Amino acid sequence: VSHPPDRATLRIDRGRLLRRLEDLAAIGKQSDGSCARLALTDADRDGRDLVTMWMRDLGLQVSIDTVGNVFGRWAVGEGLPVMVGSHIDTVRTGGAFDGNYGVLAGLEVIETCQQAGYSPRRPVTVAYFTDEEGARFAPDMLGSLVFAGGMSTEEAHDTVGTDGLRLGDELARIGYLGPVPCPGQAPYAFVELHIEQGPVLDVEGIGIGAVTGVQGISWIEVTVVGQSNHAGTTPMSYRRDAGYAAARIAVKARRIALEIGGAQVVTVGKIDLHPNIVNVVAARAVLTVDLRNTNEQALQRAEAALVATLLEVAADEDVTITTRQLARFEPVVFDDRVIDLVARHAEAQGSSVLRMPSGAGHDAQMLARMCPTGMIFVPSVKGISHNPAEFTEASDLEAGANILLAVMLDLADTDVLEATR
Ligand code: HGY
Ligand code: MN
Ligand code: MN
Repeated sequence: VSHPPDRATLRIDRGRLLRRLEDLAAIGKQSDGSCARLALTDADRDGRDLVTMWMRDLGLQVSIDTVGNVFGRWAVGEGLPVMVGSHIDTVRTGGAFDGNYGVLAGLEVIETCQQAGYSPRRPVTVAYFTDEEGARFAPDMLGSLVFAGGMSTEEAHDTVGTDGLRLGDELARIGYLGPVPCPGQAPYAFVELHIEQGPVLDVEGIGIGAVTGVQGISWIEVTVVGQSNHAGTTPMSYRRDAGYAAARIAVKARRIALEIGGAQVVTVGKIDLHPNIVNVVAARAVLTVDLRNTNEQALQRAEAALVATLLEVAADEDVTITTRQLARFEPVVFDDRVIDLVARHAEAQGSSVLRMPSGAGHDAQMLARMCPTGMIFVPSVKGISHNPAEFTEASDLEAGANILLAVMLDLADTDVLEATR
């Protein structure tokens, strides 16, 4: 009789993890080196097909829900599953690791257990959630939001993307409109392994982030309507220039971030002008403002300052300004017991650890509404992300996956959550 190994001795296979990361990163590769698998595009479908095949290769029971979230369940043990996972959709200028790393490390920890003949007491599910990025269909974390009951399937299906297509139609078109209803069944616990995407761990020379929570997020689409006019004949005092109004809003947005200070960040990432022609005063500008803060009250102050700016610019430039809220999530704190597990295993495996909030949104932000949830960060070199230069050292990728393994098995095999549930 083979005695199952002591779970403390289990370690992932670094080469296998790196190969899967490479194979997935090759899907949606662009000429500029970016990885572009925007949610529900053909490239996303191809990435989904590959990861779902790997789930089946591991003998996992694959299920797909009504917004295309995909779950691979290793049906061992009994009771509610410990869930690991993240997302595999990307922004247009995606790197190889954002989201992908947490999903593929989830496959890796399951395969490691299977290869070692180790069978956890609880089932283990690895998930990838639809449209985490929100780059095509807002809000971000849309799939996990619906899974957690924060948005209905119908509302999600009726969401129209930046290209004018309807989410439900695109989901059916790529073959991932599944039967499993949302909200989904809450797992026993959820752990998401992810690159930090910021510079903190890299600059401080720390190996692992024990993530304490996720900051609040507010995405606002601003539409400015002025009047197109001739760039040569129109005196400056006659102009109702939507392009100039958009530029003033962007400049003031930066000043709001600096005035609020602290953790406040504000980004104008998208400005579309119409007609966008060299000799025409812009008739219309559509821009997005992404405001985030770990503190909800400060975030509300930043939003109020933006509204005041819009009123001021509308009056000064004699343009009309309307807004649409694309996303709004309050700050989330993770479960102390899971945060402690991450810190403890990181130290036990010889990594330096920093408890830190996440600047980026993550699916864990939504799962935290349903079950004890935590995240593990590994360093991003120079803090670069949403950029093909996104990079994490192989040794850090390996360390993070080994900590995910240890945390997952503690959650599956001990009563660490029962003790103080
Ligand atoms: O926007 C974000 O924070 C994430 O990348 N969706
Ligand atoms: Mn991500
Ligand atoms: Mn991202």
